[in-house]
Amino acid sequence: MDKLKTIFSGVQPSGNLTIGNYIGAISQWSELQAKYRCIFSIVDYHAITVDYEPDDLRRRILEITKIYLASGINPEYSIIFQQSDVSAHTELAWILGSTGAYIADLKKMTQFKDKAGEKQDAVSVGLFTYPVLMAADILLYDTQAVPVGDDQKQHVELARDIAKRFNGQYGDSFVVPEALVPKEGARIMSLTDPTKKMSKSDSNVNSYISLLDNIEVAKKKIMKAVTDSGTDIDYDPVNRPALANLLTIYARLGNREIKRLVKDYKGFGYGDFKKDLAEVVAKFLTAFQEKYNAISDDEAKEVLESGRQKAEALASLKMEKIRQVIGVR
Ligand code: AQP
Repeated sequence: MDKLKTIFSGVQPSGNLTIGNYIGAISQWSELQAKYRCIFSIVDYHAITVDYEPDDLRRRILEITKIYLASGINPEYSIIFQQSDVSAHTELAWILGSTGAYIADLKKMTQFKDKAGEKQDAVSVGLFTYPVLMAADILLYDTQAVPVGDDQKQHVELARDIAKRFNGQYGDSFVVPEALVPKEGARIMSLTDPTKKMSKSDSNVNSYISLLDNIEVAKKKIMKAVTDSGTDIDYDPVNRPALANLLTIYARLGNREIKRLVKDYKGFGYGDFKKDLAEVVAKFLTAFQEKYNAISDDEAKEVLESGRQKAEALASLKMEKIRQVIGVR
C-alpha cells in the first residue's frame, strides 16, 4: 500500500507570477517533493472566472509550467499538469457543489468579497463557486496537505468542511486535507500599499515584482516601494508594515534571517537598505530567469502531457468510486 503523503497545490494563470506567489507557495514545493508524492497543477479554469484574454491565458499556462520547472520542481518526482486537461476536476466540483458545499459557506469567503467588491451580484457565478472547484482539485487526489500562502487558508478550510460533510453523508470517501502555510512570507504585501496583498492581477504594475520582470525595472520598483515613517531599520509589522514586508522579501530571497538583517543594518537608513534589497532581488531574478529561459515551450508541453496522463489515471479511479457512492453507478 502506498503510504506516501500526498501534496497538492496550484497557481491560476491570471497574471504574471509574482515574488509573492513564489515566496508564499512555490518555493515550498520543491522541498516537499523529496519526501512526498506531489501534484502541482496550473489551475486554468479558475482563471476564467474574471475578465481575461484567451491569448494571454494560453501563453501563461506554458509560462507557469516553465516557472514550476525553473523553481526546481522535477517532473520525474512530481506530477505537473493543466487542470482543464483532467475533466474530473469540473465533474467533482459539480458533485461537491450539490452535496457538501453550502451557499452560506461561499458567502463567507474573503477572496470573493474582495474580488467582487461592490458588484457582488454582477460578477460571474464561477467567481462565487471557485472555492468548490478548488475543493475538487484537492480532494480528487486524496491530498493530505496543501502548501499555500495565507490568503488561500480559508479555501482549504472549506475543502476540509466539504470533505467532512460528504464523508458524513456517503461514508468515508475523501481524505480531510490540511493547509501548509510558511512561517515567514505567507502574505507578501503590495509594494505600493502595505495593507494590501501583493497580487499578480493588480492593475498597478509597481505594486508587485513579477518573476519575469526586467531586472532594472524590478530594481526601480524596490527603490520606489512605499516606506513607513521612521528612519532606522527595525522589524515591526504592526507599526511599520511596509518595512516589515521589505525585510521579509530580503530574508526570503536573500536567504537571511530577519533578526540578523536588523542587526546588520543598525545605523543605516532606508536608502542603503533599499539599494541592497534591490541587488538581492536582482540577483535572485537573474538566476531564476536564466533557468527559465533554458526551458523551451516544447519541453513544457511534454511535461504537461506526461502529467496529464498520470493525473488522469489517479482522477478516473477516484471518480469511479465517487460515482458509485453517490448512486449514479
Ligand atoms: N502576496 C502573497 N504572499 C504569499 N503568498 C501568496 N500567494 C498569492 N499571493 C501571495 C499564494 O500563491 C499561490 C497561488 O495563488 P493563486 O494563483 O491561486 O491565486 P491568489 O491566491 O489569488 O494569488 P494572486 O497572486 O493574488 O492572484 P490573483 O491576483 O489572480 O487573485 C497560493 O498558494 C497563494 O496563497
